[in-house]
Amino acid sequence: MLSVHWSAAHAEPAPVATPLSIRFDRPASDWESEGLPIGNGAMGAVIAGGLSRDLIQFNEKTLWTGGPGAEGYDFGIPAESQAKALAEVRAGIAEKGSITPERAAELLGRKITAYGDYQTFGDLIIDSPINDSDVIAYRRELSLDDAQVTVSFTLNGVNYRREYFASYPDGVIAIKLSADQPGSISIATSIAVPDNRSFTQNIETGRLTATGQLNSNQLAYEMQVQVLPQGGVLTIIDNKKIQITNADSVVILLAAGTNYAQRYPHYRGAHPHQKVQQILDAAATKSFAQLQAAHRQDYQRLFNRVTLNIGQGASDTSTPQLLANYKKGNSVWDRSLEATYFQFGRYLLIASSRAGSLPATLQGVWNNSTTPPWNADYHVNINLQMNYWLAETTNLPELMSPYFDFVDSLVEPGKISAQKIAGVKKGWTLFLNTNVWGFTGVIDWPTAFWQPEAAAWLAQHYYEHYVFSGDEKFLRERAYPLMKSATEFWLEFLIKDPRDGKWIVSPSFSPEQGGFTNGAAMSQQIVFDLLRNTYEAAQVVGDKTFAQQVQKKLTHLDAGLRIGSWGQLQEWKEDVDDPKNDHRHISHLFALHPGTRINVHKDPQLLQAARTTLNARGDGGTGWSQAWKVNMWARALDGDRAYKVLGEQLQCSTLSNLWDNHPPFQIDGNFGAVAGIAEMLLQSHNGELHFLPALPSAWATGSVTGLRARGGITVDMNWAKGQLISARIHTTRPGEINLRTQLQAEKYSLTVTQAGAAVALKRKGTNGSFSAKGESTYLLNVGK
Ligand code: FUC
Repeated sequence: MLSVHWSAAHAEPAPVATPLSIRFDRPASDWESEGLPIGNGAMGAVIAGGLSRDLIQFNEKTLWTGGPGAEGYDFGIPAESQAKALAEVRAGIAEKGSITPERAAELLGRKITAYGDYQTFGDLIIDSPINDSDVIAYRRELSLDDAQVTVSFTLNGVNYRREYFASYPDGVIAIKLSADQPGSISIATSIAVPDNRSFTQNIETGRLTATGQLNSNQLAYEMQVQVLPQGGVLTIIDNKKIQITNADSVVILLAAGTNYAQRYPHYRGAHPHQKVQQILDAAATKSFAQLQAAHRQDYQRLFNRVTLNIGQGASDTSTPQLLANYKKGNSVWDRSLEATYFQFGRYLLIASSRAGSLPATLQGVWNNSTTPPWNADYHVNINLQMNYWLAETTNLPELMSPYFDFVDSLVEPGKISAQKIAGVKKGWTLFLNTNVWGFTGVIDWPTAFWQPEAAAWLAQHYYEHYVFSGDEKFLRERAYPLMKSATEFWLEFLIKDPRDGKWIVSPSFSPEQGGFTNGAAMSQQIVFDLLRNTYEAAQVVGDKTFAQQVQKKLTHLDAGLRIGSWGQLQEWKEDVDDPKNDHRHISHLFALHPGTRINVHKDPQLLQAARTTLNARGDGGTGWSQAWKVNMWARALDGDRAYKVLGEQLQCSTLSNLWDNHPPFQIDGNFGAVAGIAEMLLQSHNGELHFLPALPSAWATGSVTGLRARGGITVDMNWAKGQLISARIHTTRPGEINLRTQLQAEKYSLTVTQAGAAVALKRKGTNGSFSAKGESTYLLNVGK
């Protein structure tokens, strides 16, 4: 990748090439911690790089058991209304102040049937007549610049190379085996699938076609593998293996699909045969170089938008070694690991979330099991939301597309859930978790089944997408209808707290601990966020009647912001927080992040209370919890603390291949940490561009390009000695741009120029504002 290093003296960019990669010196011995992931959104594969047996485990996002077609599946929605049970829970809380989660689950929870699991599609196996121990100079590397894994090794004086990538434009996984001496490639290619499905295979003209149905739900699947040798002899063995002997090179292309369709209630479309065939036919007419060039171009268009330079060197140390050094506190390669980790998260989102498929699951697109942890599903009480925090800020907004398609598809079943489970007439919601089959009901796990705020939280991304882009068409056509429906749920579901007359959520459950009470902080903060966003959106789209209705509710809504006896931001409406509680969930700080209700410049007491809570909770936790704390400390403007938590996430919750480790592998922590780094460098949620709001002292000198801010703005910055030197502000729309720096007012001057000419800047201490004309670039310079 070409990253820009701006020297402190001249504040001018001087490009330096710093290749970014994750590298191993041996094949993976463990899928989870050593596999190297590739993906094109719909498909993913994990490259282990084995020698005599190269086993390429792969996925296609729609292969799920359960759902319609599986015995007993009901979307989690009860046939009868649960209004009575809900009333009983509410009465219990009103009487005693709280009820136990176990009791609440007895009344409101439901045993789930045929929920399903995300499935491994199968293994593409490449066998070679290699004696592993004869191999030298082995290297297995995922290049983040090219989105390709390359394995290279030497055997008997021949240098071998294997390249693997997943192409979005061509819809295939492409592999090339080559060597520097002709006739050196001899392989046998086959596939293997788990036994929870029917399976027939057939081979014709170098193409292996395998098809069948999942036993669970009769979902039809198909995969096709095309083997294209250059030279050599092709033999078909038992209609199961394609053997190639003494070829100069071999290209292998893989496409796969199912008859899943993202449509409630049947979720079935056409048999995948025709589509898979067409995709592979088209790809097979192209050369590997052509496929590779198209892939690279597509990927780099997204990836190269953001560069980060925090002083990393070009290291040739393997990633596990870098990580081991990092764990020992060896600072030599720290920056290199941190910069790689940042860009790896962006890579993972590009590889697991592309238009036309499903959003990134708990494991992105990668799963090697038929019974993965948490079904490798979509948890919506933090995890799915966290997966997408980085999309807007790190300049990948189009990767939101699968998220929007998916969440849109939950509205219809979510309306029925809202009626049956919550007893409302209008609006939609869902609870803790969902699958690809429109599951919007509840489960029966007492400490995690009740999260009716899920839809409100999911809706936040819709509004943010508008705020970042200014795309009114999106707001009008997609965001607003979904937000309005989510809001309608709350207008009806909220009850008046007899204690103070405020609108509250009942029952309310702070994840995933404590009792069922009324008006826990996170419930109130999330509902506040939705109602405020919907109110603003209603004004933009001109829905005056609804805006008034929402405003009325908002005026008396409990915003969930209470400072308790030990200075903490209360988790519950009652002041009962235990200062020794170190639970990983910190949703009662939603208003700090990802919410925006706590403005650290205007609400110093709330900020202090949030800090007190964060300190009490501690910096530990599972991967995603640490990642969230990075974001929170960044919002609290404490760069060194955010950096400390980030470092600990790398040390304690990161696998050798840099996947986040809950444990087990869970991808939200990767995505959340990247979002946190972006928050450390630039914030824009308070109606101003805040440059380097939480820069850690470890990154005293550096530069970044392409970070996105609300208002259709992108920002490049460079800094030295911990202070901003200059910034480029690329605007797309006319409007007032408010600037905030961390500089000491008396020592510095700020100037803004556009095409070399000074722009009128209204100074307010270290801050300022100017009027942007529209599509333009402004240069902010800091002088002494
Ligand atoms: C939430 C979290 C767990 C885990 C699961 C997938 O329930 O509380 O830690 O991340 O989702």
